[in-house]
Amino acid sequence: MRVQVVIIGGGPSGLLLGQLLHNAGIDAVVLERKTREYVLGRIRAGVLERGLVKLMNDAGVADRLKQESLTHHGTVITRNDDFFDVSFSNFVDAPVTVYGQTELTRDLYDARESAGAVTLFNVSDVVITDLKGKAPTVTCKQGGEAITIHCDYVAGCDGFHGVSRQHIPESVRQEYEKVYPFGWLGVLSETPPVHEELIYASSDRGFALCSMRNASLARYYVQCDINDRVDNWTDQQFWDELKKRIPAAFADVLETGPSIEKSIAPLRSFVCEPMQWGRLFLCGDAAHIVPPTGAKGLNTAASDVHYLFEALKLRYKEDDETALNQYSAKALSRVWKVERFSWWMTSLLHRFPEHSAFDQKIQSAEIDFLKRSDAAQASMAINYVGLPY
Ligand code: RFL
Ligand code: PHB
Repeated sequence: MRVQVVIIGGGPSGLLLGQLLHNAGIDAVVLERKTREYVLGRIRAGVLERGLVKLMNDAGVADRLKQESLTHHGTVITRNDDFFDVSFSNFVDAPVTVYGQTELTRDLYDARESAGAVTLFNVSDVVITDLKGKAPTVTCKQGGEAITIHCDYVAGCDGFHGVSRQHIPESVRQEYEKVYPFGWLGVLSETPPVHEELIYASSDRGFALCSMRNASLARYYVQCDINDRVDNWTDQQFWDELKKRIPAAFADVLETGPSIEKSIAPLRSFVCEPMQWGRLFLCGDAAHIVPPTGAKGLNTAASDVHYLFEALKLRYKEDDETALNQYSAKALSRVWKVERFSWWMTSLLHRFPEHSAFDQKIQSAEIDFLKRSDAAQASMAINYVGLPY
């Protein structure tokens, strides 16, 4: 098989890149290790920046997103029983969009199928060769059959545990990592969200988040121990803990119900530099991870896709490789700002086991400063709705 671009990974970044390339007449194949059902079973992001919404529009896959998403103009921050609103519209001319990553991924798979674009599922043993030459080769296996694909470029969109990043030689690759000493226990329930906006809650018992997917589907998280397990939490224990971490004004009206999904995610900050090696370009979680507190993972995958798509377009339409050669520097410049913001929101709102009484006082003071300072709220709003591309 020969294509212009091989995309490794059929998660949101690989699929979005694939759709944009397809529409631009650039031929690409997507290789996915799992099945479509498996990918769609993962409950992940819920908040989209305007940049990602625009990309979905540009890709011609935003019909359902436009109909079913919610628009949020602010968010609630709480500290024990105290709470306040950070209104984005006071500071930036943009809201955020609430629409599940699962739905966005489904829309992209549906569009890919209708367009007749090729996705190979259940592939294993992906190996890339000749990345420094003009014609890389990707080999893999599917159902015992060996497949060889010749291409011009490879997009590594295979997430944090993928194989693409390992193809950048260790002597070149620099990895920066911070692992947090806690995780998030998440529950999805078919109940109305407790509030019309998201609630980011800091409490003496730890962080909690009240989010949603739509008017009858709520998504909640509580900070848990890094070694905790889902079986340690009955639904009742989860609801009891959540209610203790949010102000009584919200806890009193929280509607609970059976969980339809429950999982624990570890929290990590990670960046790989560079994001390009020869003809390999990393996108999304394959190159960087943020803790979910700023709602930035999927959105930063989308900004990478934007830079890479524009660069590939320039290469194929004008035979100009300048933007491809600048891809890593351009993407990383935005990535590090997002890393900073996600680290800041995580540090602001979580309970850290190693924190002294002094550290906790400083944290409370910072939340109080955010409550009272327009400058601090402006900084949060600008970052939360998304830095420009
Ligand atoms: P993905 O989604 O991990 O997809 C990678 C795909 O590659 C496949 N793969 C391979 N395929 C072929 N060969 C191999 N060797 C392969 N190895 C792996 C995998 O099966 C998979 O299908 O990466 P991508 O596309 O870069 O997308 C990144 C986002 O999924 C991620 O950043 C977000 O989910 C992060 N995130 C959030 N991001 C936001 O922007 N807003 C949010 O509100 C938000 N909330 C969250 C989140 C992540 C969370 N968890 C579970 C970590 C909330 C949570 C709890
Ligand atoms: C979610 O709805 O899953 C969600 C929302 C905001 C975040 C993280 C996750 O910061």
